[in-house]
Amino acid sequence: MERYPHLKDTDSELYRLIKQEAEYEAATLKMIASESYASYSVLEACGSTLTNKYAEGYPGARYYEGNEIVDQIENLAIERGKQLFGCEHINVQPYSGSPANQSVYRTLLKTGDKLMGMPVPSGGHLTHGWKVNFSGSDYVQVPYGPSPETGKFDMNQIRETALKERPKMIWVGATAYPHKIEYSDFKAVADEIDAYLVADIAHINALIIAGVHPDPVPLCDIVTSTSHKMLRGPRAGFVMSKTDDRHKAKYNPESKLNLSQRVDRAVFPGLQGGPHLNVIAAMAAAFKEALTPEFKAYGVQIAKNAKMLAEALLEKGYALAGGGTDTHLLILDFRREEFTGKDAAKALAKSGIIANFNMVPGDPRSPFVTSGVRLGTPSLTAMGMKENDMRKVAGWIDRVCKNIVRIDEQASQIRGEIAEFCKGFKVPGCC
Ligand code: DSN
Repeated sequence: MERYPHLKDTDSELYRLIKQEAEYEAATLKMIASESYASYSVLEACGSTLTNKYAEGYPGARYYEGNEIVDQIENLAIERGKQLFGCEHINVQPYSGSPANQSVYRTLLKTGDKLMGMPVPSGGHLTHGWKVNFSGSDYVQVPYGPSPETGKFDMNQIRETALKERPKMIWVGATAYPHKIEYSDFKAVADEIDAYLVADIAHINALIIAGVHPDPVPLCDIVTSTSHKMLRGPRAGFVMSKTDDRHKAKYNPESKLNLSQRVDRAVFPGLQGGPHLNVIAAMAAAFKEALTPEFKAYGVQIAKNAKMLAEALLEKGYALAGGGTDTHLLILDFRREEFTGKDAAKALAKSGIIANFNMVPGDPRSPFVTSGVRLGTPSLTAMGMKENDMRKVAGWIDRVCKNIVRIDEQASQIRGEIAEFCKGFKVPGCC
């Protein structure tokens, strides 16, 4: 069946590029840790006529008439999101993860306030207070990160920093941390200094849903996430919050709004205009899928696959940041090699393994080349790959990394083998 018959007719140039990208993804190993595959249903909702709709406001309180039906759609997303994560309140309007995080700053902090977060080179996100982002220029980041020696969080060190700097908010979340995050440890630190505790679970939400990663929702004041990545929904964000502001007396004595009402105000009208109803509909579809036992099994398998991939690479003599993984990602540590993380990522991509170069804890190289490569298993798991397939993937990674200087002689052979191997799996939403 032709997926894009109208586009094919009206815009052959764009049609060709979209097809090419789908074919490229179907014939390579997509190992970007923040990617996976949305289903046909999610894509259909996202590409629906709801894209035409304006509905500024929230269900039951819009600034436009004619929103009775879309109110039901946004409420579906809200109810399913609450059921999925067991949260008190969820705002499904943020356009993506960064605007979701921006709304947290607008809810909890004033310009110039201190927050504790991980710098990007330590594995944090741009919006966790990194200097080139609004969150670093308008607010003051107190940095923390995994120990350069162990690659894991040192809670004594983190507590010491928190007691000394007394930030108003602590971000707990990462884009490149391969270990489980113990939110209860961070909660104890936040409680000691009366700080808000905020988790960003964009990278690990499916692991939490599957029960293979600790759940921050009961412990944190606010939890943000994207709905794409391993959750396999549309590119968007959402914010879950407690109703009660436990630091109201200290920080917001005058406010007539509770915490979740303040989050809603921060998203709209504070930061955004009309919500993207087509995207919210797709989020509702993704939440429904994520409530199924099949999705939980996918979350469990993501972690099993990452563990097996790590084991196979360790057996072959590779060093991994933090010594391994118990999440969806691992970071090859090439500090002792002459080639950089960037050299390795480029060689892997030439050979059909798509990943990204990444800093490792204690990295002596610049963030523009790094000593690491981040590898994730969500997309391969969504295609149906299991532990034995990870052993094969480790074999190809090994062949590439052993032949970096001669990769042009090897790449097309490896790429061909991978394309053949991928034919044995189904790429959700692609083919
Ligand atoms: N840029 C994403 C990642 O790749 O981790 C996070 O937003």
